[in-house]
Amino acid sequence: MKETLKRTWWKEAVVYQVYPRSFYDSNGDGIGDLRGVIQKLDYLKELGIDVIWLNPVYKSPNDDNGYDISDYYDIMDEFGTLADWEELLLKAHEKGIKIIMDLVVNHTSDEHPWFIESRSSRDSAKRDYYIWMDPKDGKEPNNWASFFSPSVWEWDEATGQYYLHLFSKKQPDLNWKNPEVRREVYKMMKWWLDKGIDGFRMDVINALAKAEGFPDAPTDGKKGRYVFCPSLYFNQPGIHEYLKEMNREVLSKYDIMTVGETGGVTPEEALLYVGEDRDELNMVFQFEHMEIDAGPSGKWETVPWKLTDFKRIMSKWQLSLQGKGWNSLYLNNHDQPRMVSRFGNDKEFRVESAKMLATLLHTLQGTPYIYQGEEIGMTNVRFRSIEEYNDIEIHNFYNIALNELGLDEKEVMEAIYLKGRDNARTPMQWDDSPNAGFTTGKPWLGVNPNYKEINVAAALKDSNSIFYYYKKLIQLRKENLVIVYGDYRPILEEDENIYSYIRTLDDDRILVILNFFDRTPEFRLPEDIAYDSAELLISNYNVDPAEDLRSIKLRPYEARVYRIR
Ligand code: ISL
Ligand code: CA
Repeated sequence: MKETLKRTWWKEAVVYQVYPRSFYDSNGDGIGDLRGVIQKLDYLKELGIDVIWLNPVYKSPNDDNGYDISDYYDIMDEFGTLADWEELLLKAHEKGIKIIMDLVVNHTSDEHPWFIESRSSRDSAKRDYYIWMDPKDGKEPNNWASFFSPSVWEWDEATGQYYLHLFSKKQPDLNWKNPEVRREVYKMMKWWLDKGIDGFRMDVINALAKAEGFPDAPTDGKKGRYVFCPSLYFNQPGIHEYLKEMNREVLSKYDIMTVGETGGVTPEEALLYVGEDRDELNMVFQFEHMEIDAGPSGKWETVPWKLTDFKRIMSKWQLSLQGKGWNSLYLNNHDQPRMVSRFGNDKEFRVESAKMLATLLHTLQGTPYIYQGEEIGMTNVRFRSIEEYNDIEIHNFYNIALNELGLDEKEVMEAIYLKGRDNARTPMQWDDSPNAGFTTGKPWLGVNPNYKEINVAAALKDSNSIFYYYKKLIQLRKENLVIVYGDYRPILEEDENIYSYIRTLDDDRILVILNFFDRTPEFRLPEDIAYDSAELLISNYNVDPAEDLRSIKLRPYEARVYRIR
């Protein structure tokens, strides 16, 4: 194997993301909880995953479902107790499953004692824990738009200043320039690591440093008073000093994995976070492929995407990081629509297309992240009215779109059906009993009505299910180092229907063929790729073993992986 590629457990692992609120409710209050996760560990073991990423479980008033933390050292009431959490970690470890926690340190809740003290007066000892500014010309210090409200600035009447919040006004941003803040964060991280956790997923970690001087964002003729400008929020000078310090003080002392959520990074910027010689993070979640269907006005405007563009983005990331850093591989999470609805076909080819996309995720170079329910092909949801939605981002968009951007109700709801975060947050569909077996009570968010057909119990009974296909893919990665570490080389790059590539490790070679649509294109293996024999490793259709690889008529969403010699 190439010397540049150090073998590590987290490169060979498959991660499964649990959004605890929607995973399994053990006590009938309608909210998923930690005991619910404990009860489903055997299910995850059966699937074969190695690591669970737990979305935030800390104490929180739940303005943003746990991403607004009021106590980093305790568990949210709805999810259980610290003792439940300890039991979850112990039982998971007994089964050989690691757990990584969400680290949310760009902001806290406004109900965190630090913020309560910070806002109590201008000379509070903790005033500088957060970002406070005087008004400019009687208004906000600048025109930055927040993710979840019009402005990033919230006026505090009592002390006569604004505080900054990139997300909701109940999520004030911490001031990372303050060394005391950093020390507190590192102390907290060590506290969890010393309990034995296996790493962190780091929320909006590239936003810790903000643009110096908080300059106005360019308006570029955009509508609305405030401008959303990721290039001023993310990847700003100072960020790498913080992460290097965090690595030195905390991360380097443990055998753990880290994955930073980094919106708006290019591969070149990503390498500054994950380069193997950088001593910062192991992986980042990049968003370029998630933005492929975003229109000029942002994610809520969905435009058609082309496979050639998708391939170009994926290949760029594969080739740029190869031998230098490590990719994370995902097509959905708790903030994104369901992958089968977005990139596949959630109607007549739901099963085939879910398997095809899974094949992509598990055969690229990088660590795959499965989002709960993906392994049974769960789909987007369409609730009839805005009241049925819970997500703060959806409600904020709804209000701005109707009141400021002048969209009509129907247009707004269609945008929410395509991109709303609640698509991914409907309860896990365990069986065909009421509420999909998620809860005996009333679920906090409606269950997708398709649960009678799409559920875990049905998947486990069907040897041809998406679930068993995932299980096999995970197994294949474990048995074939070439799938984990092999070099990536795209072929047929200009093909509008087929995504195909070759992975090579020493003299081992894997050929991946993916038909991305319901059309039936012909796959032609380029002449310069010589081979004597081909062994089919996995496919989502029955395949004639004698079929000639030089020319294959592909069926809708067909996926095949061959070892060629
Ligand atoms: O860039 C995005 C979509 O294309 C955003 O979803 C971006 O990833 C995001 O808003 C940051 O998300 C994270 O931090 C938020 C929280 O609401 C999300 O759930 C979390 O994943 C604030 O903590
Ligand atoms: Ca519960």
